[in-house]
Amino acid sequence: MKIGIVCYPTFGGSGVVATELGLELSKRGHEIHFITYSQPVRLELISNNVHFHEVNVPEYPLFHYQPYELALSSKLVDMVKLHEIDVLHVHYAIPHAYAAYMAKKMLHEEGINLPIVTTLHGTDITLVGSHPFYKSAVAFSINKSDAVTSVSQSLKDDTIRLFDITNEIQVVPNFIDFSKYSDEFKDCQREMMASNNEKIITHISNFRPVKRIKDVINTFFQIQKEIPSKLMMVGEGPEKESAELLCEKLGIEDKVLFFGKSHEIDKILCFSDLFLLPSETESFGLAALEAMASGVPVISSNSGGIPEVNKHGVSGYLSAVGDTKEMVHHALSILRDDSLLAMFKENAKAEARQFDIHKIVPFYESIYNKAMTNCISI
Ligand code: GMT
Repeated sequence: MKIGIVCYPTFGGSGVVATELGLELSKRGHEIHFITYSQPVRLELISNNVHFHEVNVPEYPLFHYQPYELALSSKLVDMVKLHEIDVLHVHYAIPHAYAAYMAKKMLHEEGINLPIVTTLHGTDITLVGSHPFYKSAVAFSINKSDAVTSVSQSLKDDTIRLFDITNEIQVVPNFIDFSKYSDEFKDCQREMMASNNEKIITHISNFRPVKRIKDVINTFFQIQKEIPSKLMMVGEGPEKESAELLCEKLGIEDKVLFFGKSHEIDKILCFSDLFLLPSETESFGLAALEAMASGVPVISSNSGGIPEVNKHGVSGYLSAVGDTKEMVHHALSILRDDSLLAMFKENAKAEARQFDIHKIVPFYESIYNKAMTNCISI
């Protein structure tokens, strides 16, 4: 198949999932065309089977807001015609599903049928998409897609609750490529990060308010009072500066390392003992799954789709959003007992196995085939 993929090219989970999906599909013999405003961060390999087409929005002084959807839909039409793309998979509803519908409509005028598969990722539904300013357009684009998938049952339920949905939504969970989390990194450079008696705790996110960064710092603050430990903070975003200030205020700045955006999260996770994800809302929690695949137990909130990934008492523990007292209690119970920690590490890895990329990608292939056969009229 020739598959067009539209996504955000940044470090966010939806872009990572879209990129890894495209790369795996290319290994399975499909021709992949990424169409976005810059090369996706995890897309290192451009080959015969993997292409990248950049969407440019020319600056014009009249425009207060640059019309990205317009440029994207035009580019989609051009690329579909030029490369004879069979199916378009758009990740994140806003504005991708909307631009895809416009492209489909333009192509229809020329006698070309373009099936559209839309994957809902989370904030496109729970935080942004349901805003009254966007709601009608998001519901319309979901209902007009030939197939719609969501990354968790929780997100599917939220979508049905928040929008007037007439289309079927299929749950296809996010996945992990285990070849990137092999044991070869075990104990890599751990000694550079912490001494032997210290435990390493990690948080990875885009540092947006929804991630509750203060809960991460406060939880760590209590943990390090009881157990010698270090905190690795990976990522960039609006809450990073206030997090650094809070560490200074609490007097733990020498125990907390801020890495910024990193291409080497597998290496950071390989020496981590515990992962913290206290998010306000999280449709899936790809960062938690990546931690688990590296054998790192997860202390998280129980919001959204996280319980579908992190299993309470098995791969880590879940607590109510904001209950940092309980998170500290759970973290200490695991970190104080080395044999328990080893068991949780093994469990985390085993739980992650159900999200193996090789199990999940065939679902998308069959969705593409079905969408191509049943391509809805517009
Ligand atoms: O977490 C973010 O803020 C980034 C966001 C995105 O769209 O890139 O992540 C969402 O999609 C990920 C991939 O499907 C999910 O793992 C995240 O849980 C989801 N984030 C939220 O729901 C807050």
